[in-house]
Amino acid sequence: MNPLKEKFAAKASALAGEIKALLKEKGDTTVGEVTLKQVFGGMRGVKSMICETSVLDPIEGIRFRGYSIPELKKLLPTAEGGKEPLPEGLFWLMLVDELPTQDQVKWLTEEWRSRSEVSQATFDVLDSLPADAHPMVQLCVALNAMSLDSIFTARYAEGMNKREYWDATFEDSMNLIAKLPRVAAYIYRRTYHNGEHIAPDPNLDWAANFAHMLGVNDPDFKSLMRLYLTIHADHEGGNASAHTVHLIGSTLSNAYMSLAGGMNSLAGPLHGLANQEVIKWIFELVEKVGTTKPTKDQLREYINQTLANGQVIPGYGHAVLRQPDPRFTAQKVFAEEYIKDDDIVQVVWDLFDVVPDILGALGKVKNPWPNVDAHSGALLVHYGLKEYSYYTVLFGVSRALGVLSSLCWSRAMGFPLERPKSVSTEWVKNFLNDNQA
Ligand code: CMX
Repeated sequence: MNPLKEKFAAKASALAGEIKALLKEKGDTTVGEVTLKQVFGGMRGVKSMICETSVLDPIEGIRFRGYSIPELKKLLPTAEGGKEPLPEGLFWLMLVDELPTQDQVKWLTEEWRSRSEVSQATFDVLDSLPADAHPMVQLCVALNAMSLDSIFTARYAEGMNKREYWDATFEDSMNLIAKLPRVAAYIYRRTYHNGEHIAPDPNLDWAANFAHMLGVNDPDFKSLMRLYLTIHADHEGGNASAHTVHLIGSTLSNAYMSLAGGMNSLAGPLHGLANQEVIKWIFELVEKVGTTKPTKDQLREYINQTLANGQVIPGYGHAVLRQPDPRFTAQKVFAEEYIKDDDIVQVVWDLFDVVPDILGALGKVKNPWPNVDAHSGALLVHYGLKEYSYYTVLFGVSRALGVLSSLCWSRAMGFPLERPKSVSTEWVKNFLNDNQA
C-alpha cells in the first residue's frame, strides 16, 4: 500500500469507529433548528452534513484542518527556492489531518506524475467539441469521458465489497487529480492557442507543471499557481460545488462523475464563474471610461449603474463570510510582493475601497466585502492569461483537491445516500395553521 493510502486507512477506520459509537450513544441529540426562512432561503446555516477537510467561520474565513491560510503559508512545504505552499501539501493535510514533510510532498508529486497519463479517448472527446465551447463545458464533458477509466465503477461491476468503496474512491481520486492539469491545459491550448499543446515537464511539481503546460513561462506565474491552487481547494462542505460532489458521490456515482457535477455547479456566476465575471466587468469599465486608471468617482458611478441595471457586483458578497475573504487577502499580499504598478490590480484595490460602502448602504447585502473571485483575474491578466472564460477551470482544478479528499472520507465513513425531505408551500401553510390552532 502507498504511504498516504496507509495513513488514510488507519485514520479513517479509527474515526468510523468513533462516529459509530457517538451515534449509538447520542444519535438523537438536536444540533439546531430549521426556520421557514432557511427552508425557503437556500438552507443557509442548516447543519446537515459532515465535512472533515475544512471549516468556514464567517469572520475568520476558511481553516483547512484547523490551519488558516497565513499559517499554511508558513507551515506547508514549498518548491525549492519558492515561497508559496505546494498544493500537494494541502491535499496531504486535508486527507490525513497531518502536515506533511518535504519528503512526503515530494513523494506525492512523484505519485501524481506516475498516474498522470491521459487517455487518447479523453482528448478525442474534447477535440469533438467546438473550439469555442465554454471551457467549463469542455471540462465537464472531459470529466465524464474520463470516468470510462473509473476503478470504482469497474470494481463495483465485479461485485466489490462495500468495505472497499473507500479504496476504489481513493484510487480514482488520485488518478483524477494527477491527470487534471493536463486535461485543463489541453482545454486552454485548444481553445486559445490553435491546439498547439505543450508536453508535461516531469521535473516540475503539480502546479508548476500546469503553469508550464498552459504556456506561461514567467517563474512568478508558477508561484502564483501554487498559491492559487492551494487557496481555492476547499471551503467546507456546504458550498454549491462541494455539496454537489457530495450528493452525487452519495449515490455511488464514481469520483469523475461526482466531480463533473461539482464543476457544473462551480460554473454558475453566483459561484466560481464569478472569477470571469469580475474581470469582464472590469474590462468593460475600462472600455467605458477610456482609461486603465479610472478615478474612484468613476468606479462609484459604474458600480451604481451595475446595481441600477439589476445586476450583482461580481466578486463581492458571500453566503457565509461576513468579513473580507482571507483568500482575497492572500492574493492581495501576493500582488503586493510580486507585482508592482499594475493598473488592473490597482483597480481591484480601488474597488475594495469603494464597493463595501455602496453595497452596505443598500441595507440588504449581508456581506459587502470582497470574496476570492474579486482578485484572481487581475493576477492572471498580469501574467498574460487574459482569456477570462478560462478562469473557472483554474478554480475547478484546485477545488478537485478538497472535494475529492472529502469524497474519500465520505466513502470511508460509509455515509449513506443523501436524501433530505422537501415540503410544498401548501404543506407549510397547513403546518402553520395547525400550529396556530
Ligand atoms: N451585488 C449586489 N447585490 C448583492 C450582492 C452583490 N455582490 N451580494 C448580495 N446581494 C444582494 C442579493 O442579490 C440579495 O438581493 P435580493 O434580496 O434583492 O435578492 C441580497 O443582497 C441579500 O443577499 P445575501 O443574503 O447578502 O447574499 P446571498 O447569501 O443570498 O448570496 C452571493 C451570496 C455570493 C450569491 C451574493 O453575494 C452574490 O451574488 N455575489 C456576487 C457574485 C459572486 O461574487 N459570487 C462568488 C461567491 C464566491 C464563490 O463561490 O466563488
